[in-house]
Amino acid sequence: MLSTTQKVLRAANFTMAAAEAKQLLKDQGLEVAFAGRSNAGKSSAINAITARSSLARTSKTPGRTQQIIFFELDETRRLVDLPGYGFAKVPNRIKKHWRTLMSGYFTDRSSLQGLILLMDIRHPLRDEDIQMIDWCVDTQTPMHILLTKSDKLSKGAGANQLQKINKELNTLGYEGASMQLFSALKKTGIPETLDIISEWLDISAE
Ligand SMILES: Nc1nc2c(ncn2[C@@H]2O[C@H](COP(=O)(O)OP(=O)(O)O)[C@@H](O)[C@H]2O)c(=O)[nH]1
Ligand SMILES: [Mg+2]
Repeated sequence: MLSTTQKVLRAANFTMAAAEAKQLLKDQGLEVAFAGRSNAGKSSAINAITARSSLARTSKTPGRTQQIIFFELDETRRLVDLPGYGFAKVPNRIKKHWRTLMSGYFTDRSSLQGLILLMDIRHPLRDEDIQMIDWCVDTQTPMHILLTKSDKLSKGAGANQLQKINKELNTLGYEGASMQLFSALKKTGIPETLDIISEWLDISAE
């Protein structure tokens, strides 16, 4: 049996891609955004969460498209796939474009209910991840962290890493961040993520 949230998410449909802040979809209704370094497993996670195998393109070679992608769920709800960051050799103008696009998105986006920040459990809290967290703190946007590819670590090592990252976040001044282990490969952590999204998008259980 599919839950109401699963049904809503399964209906996700590509709506549009914005390369500039002025092209963003109208700021109305409710949306949840996904952000992460390139290769963190964002596309795989979006596919796993929506139970749609190829909604967000997954690839082994990191793409360089700097676009904000909107997936409509229904008339009032959306998922937003923010451009990946952290490429090793990206020209400065592309980095600048990313920063402008992202800060344009975060500024006055009242439909944004929360950000899901994805970080490879083995490589968390890089510079741009912290920048994302800062934007959330500045704009008072709720944030939930998925530590992805948790299948790469043993259960014990995964739990240790979760605790360590939590401590680091507290040291950095981001207390009470919600966080979980996630694996698109093993399909673990999906119900917990669905609960958060369901709350943010105000999807009530039937
Ligand atoms: N082991 C493992 N690999 C994963 C997982 N999720 C994604 N990957 C792999 O990591 C690479 C990048 O994934 P992708 O979803 O395209 O990342 P994106 O660049 O953040 O969208 C691909 O080779 C995926 O197969 C996971 O949960 N476990
Ligand atoms: Mg991707």
